[in-house]
Amino acid sequence: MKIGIVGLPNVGKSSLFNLLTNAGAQVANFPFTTIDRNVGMVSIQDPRLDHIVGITKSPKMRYASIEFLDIAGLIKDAHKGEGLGNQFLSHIRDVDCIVHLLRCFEAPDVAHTSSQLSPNDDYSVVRTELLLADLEIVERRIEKIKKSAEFREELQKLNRMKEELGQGKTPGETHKDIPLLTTKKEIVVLNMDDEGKFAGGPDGFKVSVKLEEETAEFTEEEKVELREDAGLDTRGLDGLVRLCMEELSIILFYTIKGEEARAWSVAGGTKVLDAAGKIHTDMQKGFIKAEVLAYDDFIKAGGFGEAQNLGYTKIEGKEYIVRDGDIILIKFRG
Ligand SMILES: Nc1nc2c(ncn2[C@@H]2O[C@H](COP(=O)(O)OP(=O)(O)O)[C@@H](O)[C@H]2O)c(=O)[nH]1
Ligand SMILES: [Mg+2]
Repeated sequence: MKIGIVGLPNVGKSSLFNLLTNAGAQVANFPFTTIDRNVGMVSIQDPRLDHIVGITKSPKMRYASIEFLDIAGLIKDAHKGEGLGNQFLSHIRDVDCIVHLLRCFEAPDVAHTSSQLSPNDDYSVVRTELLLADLEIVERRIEKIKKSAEFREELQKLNRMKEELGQGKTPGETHKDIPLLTTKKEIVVLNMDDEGKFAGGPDGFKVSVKLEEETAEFTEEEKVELREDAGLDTRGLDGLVRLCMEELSIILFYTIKGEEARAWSVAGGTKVLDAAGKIHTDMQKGFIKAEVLAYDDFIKAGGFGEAQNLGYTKIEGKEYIVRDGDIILIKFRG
């Protein structure tokens, strides 16, 4: 699962990416600092894993993570190749969810594409570029197949999509071979003023990249208070990561083995056989059964062995659908 941060130049995309990943991508007051994309893993803060380790005392622990992409700034006419446009658009095609970052902070020293702060207009500029890029790709496919009778059905569908895009609408249908940009999942994120000076703008998740940068060393309580004062979501970046997970229906399961307790992220609806494959291909190939324990029962029993003794664990076959919070022990032929 990949999440792409998208938006106009100088809205704080690379700064947000760095905060999330600690990757140190280049940040600067220029339109095209991010020539290519930056890719990084964001670790998912997880109180449940903290509690598990509190009980198991595992010397090693590892949070689950999701991949984020910092995609270079889109500008008007990007779909025509303006400012490295097409390249950026192809990176967006690759992601499962778009985080659309909007600038809602005044900063005279940081250039902005328009002289006034106008997140609603900025939103439209970017959406329009995505729409036009989709229109172009749909038209290209239509040109290619319009003369062959065998593609009649597809052609009808593409024409319907073309018409909706032409009217500035997100198509109501998807096409398996043409991943449209406008039909992708999208989370609108407002990069707000750190002192709460800006009001208005579209609905979205409110964060202040600057505030998060400046308070990196503060306690969580202090951060929550400052976020509250500035009218932001009190959860900060963790809240954003959780929102992305919800949007993508990502759930977490856990393994406790020898030295290490670990969280894993999978899509909701994943079978335990595939979850095993995520841990190790051998576990999937040689899968025999899974011993599954719900997180709450683990806490209640005070450990995996204790839970086994109390009969809380269940033996499941390969078709079992993993639930959020499951602690799983895979038995396999090695
Ligand atoms: N005042 C203020 N400046 C910011 C904020 N976020 C980013 N900046 C500044 O805006 C400039 C562009 O940031 P960057 O993250 O490179 O933006 P990008 O072009 O969207 O990747 C840098 O000088 C940042 O320090 C913010 O929340 N408040
Ligand atoms: Mg950047």
